[in-house]
Amino acid sequence: MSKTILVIGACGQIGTELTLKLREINGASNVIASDIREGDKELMQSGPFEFINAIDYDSVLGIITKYNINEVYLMAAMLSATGEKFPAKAWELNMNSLFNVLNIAKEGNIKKVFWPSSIAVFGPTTPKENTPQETVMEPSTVYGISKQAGERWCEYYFNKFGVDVRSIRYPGIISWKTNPGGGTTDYAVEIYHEALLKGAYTSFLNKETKLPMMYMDDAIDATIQIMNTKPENIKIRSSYNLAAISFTPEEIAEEIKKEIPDFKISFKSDFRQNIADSWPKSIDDSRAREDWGWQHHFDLKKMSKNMLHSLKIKYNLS
Ligand code: AKB
Repeated sequence: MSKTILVIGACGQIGTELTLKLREINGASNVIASDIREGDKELMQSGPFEFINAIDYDSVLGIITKYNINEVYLMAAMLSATGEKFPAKAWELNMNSLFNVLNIAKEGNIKKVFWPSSIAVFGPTTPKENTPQETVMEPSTVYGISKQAGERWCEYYFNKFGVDVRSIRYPGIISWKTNPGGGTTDYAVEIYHEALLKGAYTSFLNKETKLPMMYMDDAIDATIQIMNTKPENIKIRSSYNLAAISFTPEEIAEEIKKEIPDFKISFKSDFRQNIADSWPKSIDDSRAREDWGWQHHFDLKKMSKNMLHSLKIKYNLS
């Protein structure tokens, strides 16, 4: 059976690049992008697009039926920092969009679901270094609470109804194509743009805040890899720990200085510092490596070179 894929939240940071990659692999007409708003030109022009409000069951079911969709990637979510400003909205979007897709899958209309979780499921009482797959999880943000509840629901729908749902706990994702919005790890993207455009950046996290991060190329590979793994090899049906690199704002600034020697960083932490302080510094992702062969390819050095090179082209800077 050929794959017909729906990406919900296709215009966001991960959704954009995921959709483009899925179109490259499966053929553009087999990958339907959808969002509540339009995305960038490349995404909009590369294949079919539909407006979907992810919390509206009929709107989601309508598009799934129209295109005979058999795989859904549910990428719509409100992230940690914005979630703290709009807690009720974050809960409504993050939970109801998941229930809509899980319930449609339960009815047999779709065969496979990808739903992203996050390192935000961990909290202040979680061991900070090499955080294990199974450990204390007491998230302190609305976003983290919604992701932890979502993980439990994914596992429940798999055990109870046989829904083939797969998930990974994304760390902070760094990319140049589409900006992130409303996350605590967003500084690690902003810093590259400002280094090139202004030669200086004020970080909203303090200099020693170490967090788990990953380059977009690795995140897309992991997402497609877990979806292409045989169901019997997916042994965790809540969500897999996933890791690549961990660094602090000071360390990323040092790496940028190797390419832009006059780059200046300063620090002025805000409410996002508390969120970052509640999250792990590094993640043990050995289960993903054992169960479905996950490997990352970008370290801080390679990622920085790639980011600066791609952004220079984007901004027409030689
Ligand atoms: C955020 O900072 O909220 C996200 C995440 C780690 O899930 N990037």
